[in-house]
This record gives sequence, structure tokens and C-alpha cells, in this order.
Amino acid sequence: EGVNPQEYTLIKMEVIPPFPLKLRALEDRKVYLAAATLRPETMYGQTNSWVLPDGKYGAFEINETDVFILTERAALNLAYQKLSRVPEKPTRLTELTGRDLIGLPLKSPLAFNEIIYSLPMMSILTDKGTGIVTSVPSDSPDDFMALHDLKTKPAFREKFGVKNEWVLPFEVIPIINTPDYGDKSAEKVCTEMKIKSQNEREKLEAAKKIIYKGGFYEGTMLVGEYAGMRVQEAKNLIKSKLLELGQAVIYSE
Ligand code: A2H
Repeated sequence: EGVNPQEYTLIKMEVIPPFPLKLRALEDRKVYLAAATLRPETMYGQTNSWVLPDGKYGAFEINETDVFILTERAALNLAYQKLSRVPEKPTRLTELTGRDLIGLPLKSPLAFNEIIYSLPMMSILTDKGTGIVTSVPSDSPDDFMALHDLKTKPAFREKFGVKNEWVLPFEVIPIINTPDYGDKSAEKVCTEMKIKSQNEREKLEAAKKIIYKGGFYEGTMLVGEYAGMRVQEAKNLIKSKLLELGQAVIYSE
């Protein structure tokens, strides 16, 4: 963690019942995977959620009704940000690993896809954000390559028990246009840089820098309530709306 606090928007991705055995005890609660993002304006284009297969997660009581699935570290930080049923103390209801979360069907705010699935990503850090990441392959090179890997490598799907129908129907959705990279900027930069997989970390870091700046400073929204508006202006409006509707919370670390 750096010296400067980073503020994330936590997107509440609701786990759709019936719950699998591991989550059965939570069936009378609202259970969410809580994904940390810096780009709330991209939520229209979500195709799935990412978890680290060997990552340690838990289901934590946030208040009387809501349970968040995230890392213990994030739950502790949230507890000091008034987001724990017991003040300043996380209460864990269930211990989980990323593997337990693979294949969970989710309903996520703003997403054009009505149901998306939780899938494995190998580059997730468990000491950043919540350890849960939402996937927007139109605008994130990491997300684009991780989804590409799952789509094009049946052995990779098999290794993690990922069903075809959790992956293959999900296409890149254009949501933001930029002058230099068009409306599927992550795909374009990955193709131009000849990135082969999610494991090409150096190239992906470079790709992310280019795309992140371009999207934020020069992007225009193509979809949603603020279609036609600059991303710079739309971002905070969309974030405020999500917070107002109780579909997201603010998280700092
Ligand atoms: B962003 P920063 Cl469309 N491990 O959200 C790896 N990556 C993580 C993470 C973790 N534990 N927690 C969050 N992230 C990702 C959307 C997005 C993001 C788009 C474009 C760029 C982008 C959809 N994924 O981030 O290191 C999340 O992905 C590029 C910077 O704190 C989060 O925002 O700067 C971003 O990394 C936070 O990265």
C-alpha cells in the first residue's frame, strides 16, 4: 500500500439464488461479490467477474441484511469505514477460496448482460482492493486478455471447471469511444502490441497506461443515461447514482 490513499468504488454484484452448498448458510441474506473499480462508468460493459482461484476470501456481515464476499484484509478496512455489522470488527460467516466462487451467477449494476458469471483470473492481487474484480473487456486490457484466454483455451476452462456457457456467449460490448483506439480500445491495444495471454504482465502494464489515459481524458460515453458525454464528466455522475441507489459503496485503502 502506498502513502496516498486510493479510493475505489465497490460494485455490489448480487449472487443469484439458489446458492451452492458452500453458501447455503447465507440463503436468507443478500450476498454480494464486492468488486473494487476505479472506472464505475464502464459498468455497462461487464461480461463477468474475476476471482483468484487460490485466493482466500470470506463472507462478511456488512449490516443487518447485506453480506459481502471479499478478502479478510478488505473486510478489516471496511470495518474501519463504518461498513461492518459490528463496528471496527469484521464478522466472517463463511471461509471461502476463489475456487468456491467460480461459476457463481451474478446480477451486477448497470450491466447490459442480465446474468454474468464469476471466473478465474491469475493476476489478481490479494493485497489490493477486495480481491474481486469486475471484468470490462472493452476497456481493460487485463480483462480482455483473461477473457480471451478462457474463450480460446478449452484446457484452461477445464482446469478450473469453467462451463462453456459461462464464457462463450459473452462478447465485448462497445461502451466508450476514444479518437485513437475506437470503441473496443482494450482489444485494439492488445492486438497492436501482439499480447498473447494474460501472463504477459509487462506488455499489459504498458497497454493499461495507454488505454487508461485515453479512455479517461479523451473518451466519450456511447451508452447509458450519459451517452454523448465526456467520460471525465460522466464518471462522477454515474458513481453518485450507483451510491444513491445502494448499488455501490466507497472504499479507501
Ligand atoms: B478497473 P490500481 Cl474498464 N488485482 O476496473 C488486480 N487488479 C485489480 C484488483 C486486484 N486486487 N482490484 C482492482 N483491480 C483492477 C475496471 C477497469 C479498471 C477498466 C479499465 C482499467 C481499470 C474493470 N476491470 O484499471 O492499481 C480494477 O480494474 C486500470 C488501472 O488501484 C481497478 O479498476 O490503479 C484497477 O485494477 C485498480 O488498479
